[in-house]
Amino acid sequence: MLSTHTRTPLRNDWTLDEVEALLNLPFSDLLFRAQGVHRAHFDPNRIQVSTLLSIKTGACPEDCGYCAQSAKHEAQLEPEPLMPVEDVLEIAQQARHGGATRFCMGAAWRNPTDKNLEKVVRMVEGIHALGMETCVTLGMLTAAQAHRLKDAGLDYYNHNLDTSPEFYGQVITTRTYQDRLDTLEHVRAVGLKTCSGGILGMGESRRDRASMLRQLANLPAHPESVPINLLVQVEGTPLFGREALDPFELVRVVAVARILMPASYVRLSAGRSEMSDELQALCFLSGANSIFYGERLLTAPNAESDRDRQLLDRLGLSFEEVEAERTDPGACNKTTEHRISL
Ligand code: SAM
Ligand code: DTB
Ligand code: SF4
Repeated sequence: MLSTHTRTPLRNDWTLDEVEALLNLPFSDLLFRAQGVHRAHFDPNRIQVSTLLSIKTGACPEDCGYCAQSAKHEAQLEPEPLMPVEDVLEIAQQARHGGATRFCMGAAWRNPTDKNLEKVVRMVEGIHALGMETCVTLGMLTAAQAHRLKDAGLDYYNHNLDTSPEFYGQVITTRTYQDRLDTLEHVRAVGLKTCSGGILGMGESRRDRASMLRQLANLPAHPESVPINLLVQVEGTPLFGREALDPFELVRVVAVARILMPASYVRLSAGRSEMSDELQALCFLSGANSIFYGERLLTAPNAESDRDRQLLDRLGLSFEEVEAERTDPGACNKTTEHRISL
């Protein structure tokens, strides 16, 4: 049952100063506000859970400064070609037996070729047939490729803005911010649900963080899922050795994402294995309501599953199945979620 907290219409006309002012609020005031929004739209004691698999690893032509999978960096990573469809389906089936409800597949591509896309289509169809939701992150997509994935039954496409337009050039030079916005538009236009967020702790300023959040919130429709990644520092990548982010800054960003995109799932994504239980609890308190569950992200370790189960148990958070369809008056998006017990 949703609480007595009032829902306000979703907005996509935020100014940068407004978003920065939210980030600058006294910590208690910010969390209080985020919690009110969270409770108006979600059961605050439930967490959506996704499982990740890297279906094609490393040897990527892009130069994203944070990424272990770029061929342009010196990270120690064994590249692996696109996995056979049958192997992926077997892993998805195991995840299904373990209780996972959404299976996300990532590929280290600048963009998929049409030939590779057909293999991914077969994976999506097979996983869909297992009764799981599907999400893929394959790089840039054309409008036609987005259509193909939608027709195959794909639920979500993940494509992150990563950072602010102003800071972007210091992180990636091989594709533009506009390329990313174009892919998100192709995804939205065919009716796929969008998963888009960014990375913190890359050396960006608070204003950059505000600017990234504003970009996400001002998209024509809020992404249904907003991953907030904390940089996983990988030796051999240009961003290795960046000064660690103040953990309270992560909590602030989660809270502002919750306020700006009230009906979206805010996912506490990469970097949880380095976070204390207390920091994760603060993120859940400030509106995070989704995680990646499982021992591995794409190439980096994730928080251990036992530890996650214990933490959620200690906090009284559950992964139970819920089907909730939310529409707001004046809303710019609509979300349907399925979750079951793990
Ligand atoms: N190659 C595709 C692309 O970049 O669009 C899809 C896979 S890519 C690995 C997916 C996302 O993972 C990136 O956009 C980035 O936000 C996140 N990511 C990659 N490496 C990371 C790291 N070291 N720390 C935090 N997030 C990371
Ligand atoms: C997202 O925003 N975070 C996930 C998922 N989308 C694909 C990926 C995190 C990758 C972390 C580094 C690694 O595992 O290589
Ligand atoms: Fe390639 Fe994606 Fe890594 Fe960028 S983030 S280097 S596109 S795998």
